[in-house]
Amino acid sequence: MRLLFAVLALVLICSATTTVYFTYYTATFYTTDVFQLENKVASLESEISSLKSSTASDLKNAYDDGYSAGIAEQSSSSNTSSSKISSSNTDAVSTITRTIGTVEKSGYSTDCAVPMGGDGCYTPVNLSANVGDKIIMANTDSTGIHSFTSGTVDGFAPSPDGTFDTGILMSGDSFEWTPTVSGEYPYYCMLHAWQVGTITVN
Ligand SMILES: [Cu+2]
Repeated sequence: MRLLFAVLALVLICSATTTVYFTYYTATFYTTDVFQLENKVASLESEISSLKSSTASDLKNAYDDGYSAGIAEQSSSSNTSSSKISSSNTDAVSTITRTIGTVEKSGYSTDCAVPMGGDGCYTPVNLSANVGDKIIMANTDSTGIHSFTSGTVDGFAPSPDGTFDTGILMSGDSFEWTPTVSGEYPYYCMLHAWQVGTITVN
């Protein structure tokens, strides 16, 4: 009876030990396996992300290269055409800036008018220019407002021709006009009938 009990106890102990061992072993093995799988997944994920970013970077480089190539092609073709334009411009066009002013107090008195013995109410009253010149029409009269309006005035009947018109220039204001066709351009002030001038474009 005592022996039987001892054998039973031994069997129980062995079985318990074995169970504990197998549980431990399985747990360890399983845990290790999971860790390994998790590591594998992490490494694959990192590989995927690195592939993604390298693909993105390749795409970006390819796009940049294509873009640069396109720009280079565009600018080389536009350089060619713009150098053609600028060389012909250089031949045909000067870029001199010429300024016409208004005479001080020319709005109050006809004394500046050439028929009245003056030097003209614009200064210079007759301007010579070339096609392409930059002509600045400036109201330099500190006492009044004036215009530079292309056309003629007969007495008080103005005939604007539409070539240029500064509109009313306040004192200190200016307007820019570049003639593209040679010819004689009379102009007047729409406020003061005695104020006339001429631009001759060669
Ligand atoms: Cu005027």
